[in-house]
Formats: sequence, C-alpha cells, structure tokens
Amino acid sequence: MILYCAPASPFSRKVRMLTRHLGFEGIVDERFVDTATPDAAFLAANPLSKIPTLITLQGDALFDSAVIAAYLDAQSGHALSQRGDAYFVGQAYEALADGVMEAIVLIIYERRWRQEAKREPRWTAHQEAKITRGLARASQIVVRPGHRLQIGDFSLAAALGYLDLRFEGAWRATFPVLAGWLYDFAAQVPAFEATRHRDSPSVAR
Ligand SMILES: N[C@@H](CCC(=O)N[C@@H](CS)C(=O)NCC(=O)O)C(=O)O
Repeated sequence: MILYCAPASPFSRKVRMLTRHLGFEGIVDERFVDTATPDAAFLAANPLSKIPTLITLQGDALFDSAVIAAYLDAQSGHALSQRGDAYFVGQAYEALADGVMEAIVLIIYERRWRQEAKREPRWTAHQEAKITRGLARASQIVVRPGHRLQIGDFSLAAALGYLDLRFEGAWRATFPVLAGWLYDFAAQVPAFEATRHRDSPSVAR
C-alpha cells in the first residue's frame, strides 16, 4: 500500500500512527508530498490534493482520514471499533477531534496563504472558539467510565500534537485533563512518539 502524507501534517499523523499501531508497518510505503505543488501521480490518486491518501493493494485510492482509518481497522479485524450504538458514538468522537484538527489547520492556512494585511481576525477567532469548545468536549469524553482506545483517540492525539508543534503547547494549561490523557496515550501507543515531527516538543503532563 502507498500512503501519501507529510511529516508535519496532523491528519497524516493520525493515519501514520494507526498503520503502525494496527500492524501495517512495512506494508505501507509512506510517500511525502507537498500538497501545494502536487505531482501527477498524487493528483491522479486524489484530485482534491489532500493528505492522507491511501492506495490499497487493489489499487483503490482512499481518502479522507476517517475512511482510511475505518479501512485499516476493518483490515486488522476491527481492533478499535465497537459495535451497536457505541460505534456511532465513536464516529462522532472522531468527527469532533477531526473538526478540532481542521480548525487548527485552517488557522495555519490563513497565515500561510494570506498576506498579513488580508487576514481576518474574526475568522481566526471563529476557528479558535471551535478548538476551545471541541477540546472541552473531548476532556469530558476521555474520562468517561469504560473509555477504551479507539480511532477518535488517534485523531485527538494528532490534534494535540499539532497544537504543540504550532502553538507551543499553550493548550496544556487550559486542558490539564487532556495533557494527562496525552501522556497516557503516548505510553500506550508508541507510534505517537515514532511519528513526532522533529521540530515538535516532547510530551509532558
Ligand atoms: N478531512 C480531511 C482533511 C485532510 C487535510 O485537510 N489535510 C491537509 C494537511 S493536514 C491537506 O491536505 N491540505 C491541503 C489542502 O487543503 O489543499 C481528512 O480527514 O483527511
């Protein structure tokens, strides 16, 4: 399988952690791409020029990260998904964490793609509010009795890791429950450290 991805991309990290955690290391060939200057092979796989994109052994191009995560989990024998109502609750948790990650990415893109004079502070504040509310909800989810390791955890860890990378861990003072949770996640999932971007600080409680 081929995984189009990038070392600093949080959505890529979510899937790169999952491939390692679910035993696909060595089966997945990671190809780093720059989505701003996509080559023809990558665009043929994903016309949206977004990462992560997975090419399966059958040659199918899968995206986005939620689809890839569900595919890898199914291929591994459903190690991370639950059945019944819990399945949909887990999907909503993953969507929440993905939404937080998207809001962070949009703030970074605002900086990257717009000249300073053209940036809209209200847009940034709108995204920041999503991040704050989303992390407050995630703080409640991870301490629910019986919370077990699931795909949404990989999204949340990737989102928090990206906040560490881009905003120097400012979230940790506001969300100490999540700081403690990330510490435990990193201990349980070595792939978190293995996929750390080199500029990113290491995990602390
Ligand atoms: N909903 C998508 C979001 C993926 C995404 O936004 N990836 C970013 C990199 S972290 C990207 O490809 N950006 C390039 C672009 O938007 O043109 C997913 O879950 O995979």
